Amino acid sequence: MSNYTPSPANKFTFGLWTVGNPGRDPFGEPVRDAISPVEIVHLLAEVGAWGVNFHDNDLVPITATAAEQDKIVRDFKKALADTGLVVPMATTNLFTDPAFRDGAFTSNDPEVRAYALHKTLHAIDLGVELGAGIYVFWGGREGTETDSGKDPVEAGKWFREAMNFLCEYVRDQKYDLKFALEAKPNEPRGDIYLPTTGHMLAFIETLDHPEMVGVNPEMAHEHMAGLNFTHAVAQAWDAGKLFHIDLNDQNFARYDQDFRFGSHNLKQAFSLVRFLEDVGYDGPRHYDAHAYRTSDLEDVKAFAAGCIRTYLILKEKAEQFRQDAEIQALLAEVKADDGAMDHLRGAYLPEKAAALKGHSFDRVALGKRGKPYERLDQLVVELLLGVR
Ligand code: GCO
Ligand code: MN
Ligand code: MN
Repeated sequence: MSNYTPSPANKFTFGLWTVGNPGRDPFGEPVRDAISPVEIVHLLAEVGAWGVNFHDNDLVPITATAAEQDKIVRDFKKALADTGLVVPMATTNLFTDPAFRDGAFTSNDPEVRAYALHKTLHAIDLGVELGAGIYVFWGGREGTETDSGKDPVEAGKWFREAMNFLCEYVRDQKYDLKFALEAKPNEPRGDIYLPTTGHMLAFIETLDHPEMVGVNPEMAHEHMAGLNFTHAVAQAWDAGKLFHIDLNDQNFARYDQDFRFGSHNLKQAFSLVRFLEDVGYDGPRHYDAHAYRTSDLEDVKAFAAGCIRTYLILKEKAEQFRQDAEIQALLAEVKADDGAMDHLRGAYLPEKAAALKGHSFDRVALGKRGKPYERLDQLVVELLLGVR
């Protein structure tokens, strides 16, 4: 049995904005003091994280001079060297500044769209300088409250044009960098374009360099859309597009909650961890969550440690699932295959179509075959509750 100590191989990461979240919400002021990027790096090292990610302005304030930026980056690099933390992912803040009130790459204002590109080009340089191999695009403001003012097809073309431009920039600079698009259905816009991971996967295929672009599915975002996160992740994985993942938690019917991983939907968290471990996902396991507004700094550390610990406990549970003879016997039963249908499946052949059309099926008998999913699910519940 493990003692749930994280190792670099687990690739647990946090954004500067996650443990650094001061607890501001639409109804209230910050409740915690700001902590500097250097302090955050040390805090993350203390809880056992492997890496730290950032938006350009989490690290370098938007108002910083070039000299201020140099000092900030120098201090940050020293903190990374002192702790051994790495920066696997970086991203652009294209949502906080009032300039982006109508979107960034999809703003109706061509000057805002150009500014969004300008800001992202600089932010890509900064991310690459600090070692990032993945660059995330989350278009928080890319959307509408009213569809009377913006053409969604045109907005999609602008977004595509921006992605194509940025891919060419990365190629031109010979950066070893991949893009990961992160979908969210709403918040802060009333509706955000490309609202789910599935939409993103379809959009990627319309780009000039789809091979450079994957997805960054977020558990809370798919839950906000009422969807099954494991299914979204599985589709991304199957498409070879699971470049990154944002782990957190969320009540299906609520606002954007960003809860500690595993704090709300334990079974979904389990099925996700089992999936990631079974397929051998080896990208970062990034926590995009923040502590309750009621937390003080000690509790923020407990939040971060909890995200990691729950993942590792669920990883152990996934192993237990694999080893559990009763569970495996039920799985073997539900997936039983005597090979009788082998000649009728697989790639198309005209003879196969003819054989299928000619085959006589006992439809009524098929309808009488049950599956013991109740028994299986109860075993999983008991496994998760720790009584197996
Ligand atoms: C959110 C998003 C962001 C993004 C981040 C990185 O709901 O606010 O999840 O936290 O993940 O901007 O791109
Ligand atoms: Mn989010
Ligand atoms: Mn996110």
